[in-house]
Formats: sequence, structure tokens, C-alpha cells
Amino acid sequence: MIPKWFHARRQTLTPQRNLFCKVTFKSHYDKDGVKLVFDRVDLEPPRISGDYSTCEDKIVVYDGPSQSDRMLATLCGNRVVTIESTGNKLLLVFSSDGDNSDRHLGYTVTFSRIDSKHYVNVFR
Ligand SMILES: [Ca+2]
Repeated sequence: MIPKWFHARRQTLTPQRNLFCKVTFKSHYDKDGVKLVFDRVDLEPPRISGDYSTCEDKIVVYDGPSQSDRMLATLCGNRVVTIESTGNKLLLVFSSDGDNSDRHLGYTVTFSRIDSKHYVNVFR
């Protein structure tokens, strides 16, 4: 069955100094999942090229509602990814340091619900 995507919305955040923003994405139905598609990321590149553990302004996504859940991705520079939750929640944490002299634009993420398969027999 092809998954259906509902309620796709878009959020754009421009980095300012010393930000620490947490956004929790939760599907309306507990059995559904959450999908994040990063369309555009323009943040300071990692200190060591290709090593995203050295990002200073960064997006970190967790597979659940808290920072103790499994980390799914760390993004900075121009890295774009698509992320799917295993449960019904994802946590996005955006943090920046005290320097925004490079004037990066931020990021755009589209979030949507991953329809669980519990309707599959109804519409067959
Ligand atoms: Ca910075």
C-alpha cells in the first residue's frame, strides 16, 4: 500500500544568536507516524567538513518526544534528509551559538503524518 500523507505543513526558521528551540511533532492518531522532509538547509557548515558531530548551529532530530530518545539525524551546512519516526512523535531541536556573522538563511522543513496501515482492509 502506498502511504498517504496528510496535513503537510511547512515551517521555516532563520537562525539568530544563541537559540535553543524545541518543536515536538505528534501525529493525531497514536498509530500513525511523523515524517519530516528538510527541503532546504542553509546553516553554518560543520567545523570539520563532513563530520556532522562538529556542527555549531544545528538541527538534531530524535525518534520520540525527548532528547533521551534515539537520535535520528544531525544537520548543518546544506545537509538535507527525510526522516520518519518509528512511533507517533519526533522532536526537533534547533540550537545556534553566539555568532551569526555568516548570515545563513536557516531551514525549511515539511512535516506530515505517516498513515498507519490500519485502514488498509477498509479501502481494499
Ligand atoms: Ca553560528
